[in-house]
Amino acid sequence: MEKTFLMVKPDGVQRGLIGTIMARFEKKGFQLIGAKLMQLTMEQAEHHYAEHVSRPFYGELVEFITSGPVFGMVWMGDEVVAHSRAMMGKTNPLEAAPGTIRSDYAMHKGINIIHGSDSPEAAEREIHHFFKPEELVTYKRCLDDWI
Ligand code: RTP
Ligand code: MG
Repeated sequence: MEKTFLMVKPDGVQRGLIGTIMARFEKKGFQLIGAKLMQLTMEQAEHHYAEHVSRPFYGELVEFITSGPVFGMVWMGDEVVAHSRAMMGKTNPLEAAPGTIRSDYAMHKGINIIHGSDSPEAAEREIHHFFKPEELVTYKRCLDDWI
């Protein structure tokens, strides 16, 4: 079963949106298998955003993601990577479709509430980076045959 790593960014945590965001993924039918509040170190942030190191916004990106606690989550379900990217909306909230998380709760490209893995391979990498195997709990839900 596919997994993804989602992270409520510091703006989402400060604005009290953790529960609202988790509820969207729960209601969709995805299964939560791990979650924790974290204060990222500079090393963790640099590792997470390594692909953007040469971009002009990299410094701000790392500064922002370490500016306060983030809430990391691992969700599981059919095509959860693509579904969660669709539910998040485009990077720039102005271009995100109405009803998506970034359209509904964010105004700025660099301060956009949530991170989500962009491929199953990135998800495996990011889950491994942020969670120990024993922090993930897989279990059978009585609803699984209906979803
Ligand atoms: P994310 O990695 O956070 O899920 O977002 P994404 O895939 O939609 O966007 P990505 O291209 O991976 O960019 C990572 C984060 O960098 C910030 N950003 N700022 N100022 C800018 O032009 C700019 N462009 C990107 C955003 O916070 C974006 O989520
Ligand atoms: Mg990305």
